[in-house]
Amino acid sequence: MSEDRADFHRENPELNELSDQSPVVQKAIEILRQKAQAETGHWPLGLSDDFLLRFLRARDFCIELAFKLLKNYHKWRKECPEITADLQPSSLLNLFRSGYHGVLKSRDAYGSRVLIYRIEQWDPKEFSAYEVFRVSLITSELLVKDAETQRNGIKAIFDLQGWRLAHAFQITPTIAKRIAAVMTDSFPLKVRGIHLINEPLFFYPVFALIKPFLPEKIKQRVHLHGCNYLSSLHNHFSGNILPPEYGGTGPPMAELSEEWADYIMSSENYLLSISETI
Ligand code: VIV
Repeated sequence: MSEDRADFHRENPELNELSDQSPVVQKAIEILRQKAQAETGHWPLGLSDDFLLRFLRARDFCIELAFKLLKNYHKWRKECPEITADLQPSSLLNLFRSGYHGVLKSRDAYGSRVLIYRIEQWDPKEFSAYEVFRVSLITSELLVKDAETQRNGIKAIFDLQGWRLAHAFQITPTIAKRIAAVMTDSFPLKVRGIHLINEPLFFYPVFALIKPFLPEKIKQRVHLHGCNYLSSLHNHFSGNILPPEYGGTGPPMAELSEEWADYIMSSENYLLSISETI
C-alpha cells in the first residue's frame, strides 16, 4: 500500500476510470477522509464516500490537490453567502423559465456536459449578478452528482447577445474574483471549455477584469467566437447536439430550458439541504 500512497501525490487520470468499489479508490477515499477529519473546523456537508469522490475525480486522484479543493470549496461557500445561502430555486423561477439557461441532453464527443447561457434573457433590473450567479451554482451542484460528469467535466457556451452597460456595471471586481475562483479551484467540476459568442466590444473590459485571476490552463480554454461564430463553434460541438438557435439539429432552447427548470424545481429539497447556513 505504501506504493499506492506515493502515487496519490500526483494526478492519476487512469484511476479516474476505476469503479467506486475498487480497493485503490476506496483507499484514496479513506486517506482523504482522514486528512479532513484531522483538520479542525467542521464539514457541514459531511464526508461521505460519494461526496469525497467528487473532489478526487475533479483532481484525477491526486490526494493533495483534492484536499486543497475540498477546503477551497468550503471556504468559498462561506465567503459568498449572497450566492450560497439560499439555493432554493423558486425565487429564480422567472429566470429559469425565460430561457436564460439550458443543459444539452447529449454530452459532447469528450463526454462533457454542455451548458448554454443567454444574456439576452437576463434583465439586470429584475435580477442581480448574485442571483444570476446562483443559477450557475444550482446547475453545477446538480450536475456534479453524476460520476461521468465528475470525470469529464463541463463546457459552457455564453451567448452575449444583448450584453449592455447595465450588465457590465453589475460585474464588480468582487464578482469577477468569485467568477474566477469558482471556475478554477473552488468547485469540484472540471471546466473543459468556456465559449463566448456574440460578445460586443464593451464586453472586453469585463473579461479583462476576470482574466488576471484565471490560471493559464483555464485561460487557454476560453474561446472568443465573436458574431460570426457558427463555423468555429461547430469545430468544438457537433451539430446534432446543438439547438437550432445555434445552427444545430438538437432540441430547441425553449425545450431545454423548460426541462432543466422542471428538473431544478424537482430538486428543491436537495438544494435547500446543501445551502450554506449563516
Ligand atoms: O458560474 O464550473 C460575465 C463555471 C461557471 C460557474 C460555476 C461553476 C463553473 C464554469 C459562473 C461559469 C459561470 C458556479 C461551478 C462563474 C457564473 C457567472 C455569473 C455571472 C453573473 C454571469 C455574467 C456573465 C459573465 C460572462 C462571462 C463569464 C465567463 C468568463 C465565465
